[in-house]
Amino acid sequence: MLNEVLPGLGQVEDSKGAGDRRSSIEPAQPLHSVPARPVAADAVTEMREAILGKLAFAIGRSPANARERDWYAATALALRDRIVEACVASDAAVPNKRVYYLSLEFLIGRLTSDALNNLGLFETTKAALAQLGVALEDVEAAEPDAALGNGGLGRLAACFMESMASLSIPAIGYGIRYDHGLFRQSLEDGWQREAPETWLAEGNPWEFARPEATYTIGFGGSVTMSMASEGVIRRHWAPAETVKAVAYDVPVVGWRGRHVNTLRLWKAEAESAIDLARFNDGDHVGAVAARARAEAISRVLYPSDSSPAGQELRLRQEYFFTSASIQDLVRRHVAERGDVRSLADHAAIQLNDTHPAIAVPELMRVLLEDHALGWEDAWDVTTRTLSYTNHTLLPEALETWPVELMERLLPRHMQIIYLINWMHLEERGKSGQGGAEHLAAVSLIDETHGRRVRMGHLAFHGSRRVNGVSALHTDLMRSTVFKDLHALDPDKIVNKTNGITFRRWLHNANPELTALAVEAVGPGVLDDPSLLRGLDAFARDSEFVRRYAAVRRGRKEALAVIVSERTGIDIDPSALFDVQIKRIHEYKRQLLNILETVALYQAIKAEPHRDWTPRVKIFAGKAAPSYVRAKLIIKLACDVARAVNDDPEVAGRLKVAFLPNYSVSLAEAIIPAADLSEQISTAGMEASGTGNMKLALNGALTVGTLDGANVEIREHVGPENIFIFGLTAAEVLDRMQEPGYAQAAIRQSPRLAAVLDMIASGRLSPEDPGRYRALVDDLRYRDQYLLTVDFDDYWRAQREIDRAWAEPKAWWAKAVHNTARMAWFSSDRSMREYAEEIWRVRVA
Ligand code: 26V
Repeated sequence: MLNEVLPGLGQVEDSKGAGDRRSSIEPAQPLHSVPARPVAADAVTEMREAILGKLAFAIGRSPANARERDWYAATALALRDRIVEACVASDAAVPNKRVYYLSLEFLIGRLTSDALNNLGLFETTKAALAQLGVALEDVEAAEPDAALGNGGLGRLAACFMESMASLSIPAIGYGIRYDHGLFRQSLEDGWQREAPETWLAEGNPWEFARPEATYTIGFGGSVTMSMASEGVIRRHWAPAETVKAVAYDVPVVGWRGRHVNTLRLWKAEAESAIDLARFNDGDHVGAVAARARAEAISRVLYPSDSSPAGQELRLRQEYFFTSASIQDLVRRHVAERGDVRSLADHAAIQLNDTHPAIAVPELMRVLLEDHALGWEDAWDVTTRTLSYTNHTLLPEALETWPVELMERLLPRHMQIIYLINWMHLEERGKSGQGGAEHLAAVSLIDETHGRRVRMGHLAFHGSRRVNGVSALHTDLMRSTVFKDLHALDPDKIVNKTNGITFRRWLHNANPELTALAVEAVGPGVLDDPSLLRGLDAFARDSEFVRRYAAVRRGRKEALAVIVSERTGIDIDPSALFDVQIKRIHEYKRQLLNILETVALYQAIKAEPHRDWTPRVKIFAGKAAPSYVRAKLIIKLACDVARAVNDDPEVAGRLKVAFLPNYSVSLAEAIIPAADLSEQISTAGMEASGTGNMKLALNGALTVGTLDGANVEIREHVGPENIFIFGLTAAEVLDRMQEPGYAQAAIRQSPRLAAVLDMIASGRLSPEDPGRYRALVDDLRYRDQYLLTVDFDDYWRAQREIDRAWAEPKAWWAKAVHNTARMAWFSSDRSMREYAEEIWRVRVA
């Protein structure tokens, strides 16, 4: 009965069913068994034959010598055919309005499980492969992650694409088809090492090459003028260099296969494979150099999300994908509607951060040059079509480009930016706001550090709506970085709190918990997450809670196997799993967590016979390769892990593990196994966070600051079901003005002083005693991220958590309340809000 209502989830309650999907570990106490629904035999046969056909005719292998990778490709190709059938239906009519989501990053992860579940073909495919002697979970595991993103911003784009397809919002995502996604991380003696990632090495069965959709992208050169008609001067750009952008389409299938959208990724190709003239002159290397330069544009994802590398290649990437996307969407619009002037009525372009902000002058250029619009009309179309999402206010992450570089690489765009800015500043003058200080603040050009184009200001000024990604972040946009621009147009900034797709982060990642929810509140919960709220009534139902805890236990055992395989560290599934998984960045304060770990270690050593709550601290995350301090923090986590894990005196109480090579797929294994979610950024610095949502939805309790979406999570789950500590964003701003705040905090906290002494002393790094001296000195004398100030309150919150863990009934009630009350954080809700208030597209 249960299985009838769970398309794609199948034998979720059978301990050999869904638990089997990610690992062969059975839950400690098998949940009661439900007979599997027999899948329709002819559907299985059809799928089996489709897979065999692909294996033979597309891959060229026989079942006898097929590798897992081959089965994966054959299965993906068979599924792709099904999606194409749905695609044809989605494409049948021209939609009234399309959304174009421009993002330099899409952190997708694996696509097969998404497609299987959204098409309702999980059981059918599993049975088809079983008949061939192949396990579906091995096939799924053979798929490389599409890691075309760094972290939160890229993953958000992937969640939004899935939600738009599920809501049948006609949308095209535009990005770059990087040959190499985010680097692979390994730990060599605790130090991060990077290796290239090669997801395309054996091809990508999910993509369709579209060589017919190719555009020419220019760079450099000069701008010429001509007289278009009496008194009308037209400028025309003559680039010195051109590169081809070739489209590759990845289908994005929505829930129940009702709608399919496209993710269009651009690959850079040279205009010609070889420069024949040079080749014939005997310059064989020079003859292929232009090709190498052109193709470098889509070669690799920039692995930093903390500070702009300021590299020309990055600007070339940004313009390359933005120009190709704008040309493509304008061409489509004109083909469908005949007149470019109606673009804003039928297209909404969303800029994911400032990376595609060059869209402002690019759309202007296309309208002025290719469609001969006048300036006023072009500006009107542009500013009614574009909107911009800001994802960070950290000054070091705000993009600016030197005017000199822009003039050299994009001379026509720089002219257009100058003209936009001139008109913008004139307007201020006319309305009596022409003070020098005000003009300097709102200008698109920053003159304080050499002359640089402020991409955030450009995107803001060229957009109809500008949004932040949580309520707090949006307020801070209004009061800090965009204060002056906001005053000019108070309705422009709106809030759109982030969300996550429950299909991936609950249904697919945690089918066991999903099955339990379906059983408790009905199958409608798969379509309408607000029904999760019904779980509140089960928070003190001892049978339900027993099963909820058993689901968690099963996933903790599975994670323990992964931790052991990948780190050699054995962890006890009955301990509290305390998880911090995210990019390594000082503002995210992994170091605060490490300081608390050392303090706990010292406390256990001082009183070994006390009744300590057994804890496992699990870290995972990548540091930008050039971010030296972040890499040192990883090393410290590993040094602390070594000291703690080797110490027999704390055995059974505390373990520390740093899991290498964090990825979307690894997140899917960790999140359902987490008891405690660490969201401890300095208040005001994390724009939203989305891992916080994934963990809370899966029933981990949060220990966090009042930062980003944590504020809204507290409102939804209730203050009694979350552990909040630390300064507020306003208090952080105040405290930063007080000189010597770190020294004062350390003076007041003997516990913190002892921790810092231990780390500085070299006891954790005997082979290099000075390793952490500078790190500790920084905390003592600068502490930009206020770790010292928040330390004692964090310690207090953690001890409160210890006590809460010791009361299982109350703990699990809190966990259930978290799952029950997180529905609002579905990215379906986010996308509905964007659709209604920003894009003005109808949602079916
Ligand atoms: C910034 C930069 C700076 C220049 C160098 C290259 C680069 C690449 C990416 C980024 C984006 C950083 C901003 C970012 O990822 N923000 C995160 O966005 C999430 C989704 O809105 C949000 O949940 C996180 O709080 C926020 O840090």
